[in-house]
Amino acid sequence: MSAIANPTRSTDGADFDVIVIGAGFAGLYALHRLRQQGLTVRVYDAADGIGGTWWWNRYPGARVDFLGGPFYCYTFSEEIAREWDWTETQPDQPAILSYLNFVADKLDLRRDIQLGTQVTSPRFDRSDHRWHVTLGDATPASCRFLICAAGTLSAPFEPDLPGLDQFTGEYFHTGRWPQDDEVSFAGKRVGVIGTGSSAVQAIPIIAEQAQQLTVFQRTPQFTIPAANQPMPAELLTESQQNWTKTRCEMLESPAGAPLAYGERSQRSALSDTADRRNEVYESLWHTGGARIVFSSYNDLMTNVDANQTIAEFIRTKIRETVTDPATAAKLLPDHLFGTKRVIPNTNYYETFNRPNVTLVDLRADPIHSITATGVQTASGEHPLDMLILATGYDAMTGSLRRLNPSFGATNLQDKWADGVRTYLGLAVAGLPNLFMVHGPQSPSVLYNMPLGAERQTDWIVECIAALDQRGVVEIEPAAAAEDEWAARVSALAGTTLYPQAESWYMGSNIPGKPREFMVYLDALGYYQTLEQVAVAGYAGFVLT
Ligand code: NA7
Repeated sequence: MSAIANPTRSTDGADFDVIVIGAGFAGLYALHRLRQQGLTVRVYDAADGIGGTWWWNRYPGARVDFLGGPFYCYTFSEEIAREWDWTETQPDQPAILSYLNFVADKLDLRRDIQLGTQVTSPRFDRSDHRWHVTLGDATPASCRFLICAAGTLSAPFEPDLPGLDQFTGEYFHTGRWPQDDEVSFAGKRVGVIGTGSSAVQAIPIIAEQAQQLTVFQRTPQFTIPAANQPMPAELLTESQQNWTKTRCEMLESPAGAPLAYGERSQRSALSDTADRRNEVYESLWHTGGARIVFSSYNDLMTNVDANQTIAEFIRTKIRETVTDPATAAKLLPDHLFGTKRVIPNTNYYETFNRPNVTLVDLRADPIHSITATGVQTASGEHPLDMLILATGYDAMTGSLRRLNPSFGATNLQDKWADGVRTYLGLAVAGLPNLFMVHGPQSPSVLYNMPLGAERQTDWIVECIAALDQRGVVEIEPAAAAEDEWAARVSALAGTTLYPQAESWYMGSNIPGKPREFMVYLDALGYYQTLEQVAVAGYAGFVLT
């Protein structure tokens, strides 16, 4: 019954300078850069197409959250920027996948990408200083450097719901949506478990088509208007014609996309009267995306009292939008705003006014089991023709843990059993010549991810070039450097409210996963640090 399966194929193994795992934004760029460097490279991806997360996430309504085109894209090539016209401010999955295919063709990347190929059992061998991996059906391959670019939200999480394998209707996970067949909701009783970003995007669209939609909510979420719109021609033209300037602004922005966030506020929410605050929030509410977070006040994520002001503003919006007071009450979030990922929505709250939509509050009415014909909660059975799990991912570390690279007595699953240890979110002590793009403890999901992938990859490629120039055959972080980095990640998080939530940023959505904040919060400082580490001859690393 599990929808979460990856293909395993016959493959052609070989020996390369670099193997890259993952053909999403990061893996494609890594291939391009490494090839430019004259290195032999092979990219492997379990999917049957390129695109990474944008290949898998085809659920209805899937689109980029917050950082819209023309900023959610590669920045390294002015030619690509000029040739690709984004049509919406928050491009949807088909548009982003088309863009990545356009880039792959433009850069002639496909000849070095092998799809439908799961990489397993990477193990480093000191005798030849190489990583040896198994491909698909047991074909071997090896490389000097292994780059893991398998994504932060690519290991879907399917909760252990009793009876899930008994359900006889259609069953999907949003992160493994069918590739070929169009899923039809017409005339069906559909159930969605989960109310995170994926569900909030999918629910309004499913509700328009289904006979009946039942939403099973464990935690009500803060969502704000996406305000997606056709790409303003002047914004697109301005960014394309002045790409160097646009790129500089992106590099200088704390989030990697200046215009999408507007001006950053320098004021405390507590410095205004309640009336003035509401005017500020109201004026930014419909501008869309994260502007209300960054352009309103500067302490929403650091001060509980400031945070409560925007939390209450949004709760008022929910009460105003949802006509049935009992349903509205169930939708009111009670955690601190922004500590779980803030979700842009299009008609999410309005959807609960539809006569064919029912909200089940799992806190009051928990799931007992999944039956052959529906979901059994404490109050009774909810009959369903289709069950959709929008239950998220083993985020940040899931794909890496499942890959479980090893060297001698060290393997990643054991090493991270009590908590993540990395240096710069890029490398791991005990696992030489392994690099991660968007690894845990790097800015990853709280930065413009395509731009972050470029910047981290540039650093890795330049590092490999420097090592080759100096005849260095192995690089790995010193354990002390990892400890110091973990302390920095944690200290930064400690200045914010993020650690107070149960969120996938904290690993707390996965039973048994160590609870810790896994994002490096100061992206600008992070990239300065990378530069300093390189200039200092890769300080914090042991070179052999
Ligand atoms: P998320 O944001 O992790 O959301 C998962 C949802 O599933 C969330 O509402 C969870 O409730 C819910 N969930 C998880 N397990 C259960 C169980 N056992 N029972 C009921 N409900 C459950 O994943 P998404 O795919 O929506 O978004 C991931 C990111 O992808 C997103 O931020 C974008 O960046 C792209 P909880 O809140 O844990 O109580």
